[in-house]
Amino acid sequence: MAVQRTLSIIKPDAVAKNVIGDIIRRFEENGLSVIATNMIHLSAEQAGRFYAVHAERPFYKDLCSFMSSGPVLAMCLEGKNAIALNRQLMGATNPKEAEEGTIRADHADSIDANAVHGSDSEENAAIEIDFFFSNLDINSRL
Ligand code: IDP
Ligand code: MG
Repeated sequence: MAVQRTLSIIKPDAVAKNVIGDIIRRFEENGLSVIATNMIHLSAEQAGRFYAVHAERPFYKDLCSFMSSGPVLAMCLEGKNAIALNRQLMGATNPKEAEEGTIRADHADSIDANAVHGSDSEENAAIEIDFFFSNLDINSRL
């Protein structure tokens, strides 16, 4: 399986719950390496640009306001099959539907405040990593 990079974001709710360490532990125990980090408090405008693909969705405004409600931890993760593996560790978007033992089952309170973001394709991973990081910030661990 190919080595990939993906963007993970620990969202404001999980940062506020002080579970950054627990979430990163799950990534590391499953073979993913953190190769860049950026803790940032996004403006609503920046959150809007990041989630531009959802601009037409009814929840877009709430999503941008939630994502700019406090600091987030953006990370670039690297490892075999990183994109799908991260999505698997995250669990379903709606924590009520998230499999037991996933990050969202354990830490998310609702579909809005659902603890983590993860890129959903190679194309989006490249765009999303580029949103938060310059090449100089990324330290491959291969
Ligand atoms: P994902 O984060 O699992 O990839 P997406 O469908 O890409 O899910 O949606 C992006 C984010 O928008 C979700 O993580 C969630 O916070 C929010 N969201 C998605 N669907 C809904 C909804 O039906 N109501 C409220 N918020 C939603
Ligand atoms: Mg998504």
